[in-house]
Amino acid sequence: MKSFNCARALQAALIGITVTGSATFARADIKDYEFQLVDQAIKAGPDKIITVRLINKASGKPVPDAIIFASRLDMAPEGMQEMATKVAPMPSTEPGVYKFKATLSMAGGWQLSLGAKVQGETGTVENKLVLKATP
Ligand SMILES: [Cu+2]
Repeated sequence: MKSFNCARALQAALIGITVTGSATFARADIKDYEFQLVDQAIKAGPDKIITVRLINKASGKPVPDAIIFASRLDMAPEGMQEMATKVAPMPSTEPGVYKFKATLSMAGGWQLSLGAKVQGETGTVENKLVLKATP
């Protein structure tokens, strides 16, 4: 009987650890995730590749398999928000890195707006990144 109680106590302790573990995981906030430009400046022209990285700021780790559901690239930084260009997602070459193809028809500041879902997290990552198209 004594050993049975002992086993129960151990089981309870293990459950306790599991609950604590998942509570820590749930604490990872969608605000901890951030897109960052890999290249701040890209030469203006057709079919340019824009590379961004999605990281978890809390852990510093790259975040693979995010679902990017919205993207827009326009010249809002130059007061030309109506000057938008098509953004095409491209295959990724490394985990946590996302690539897009776009035509940067004019030199100056371009704003890339991204909306994404991260696996296992509620809410959405929404970032606006400003890159410079050089002449
Ligand atoms: Cu423009």
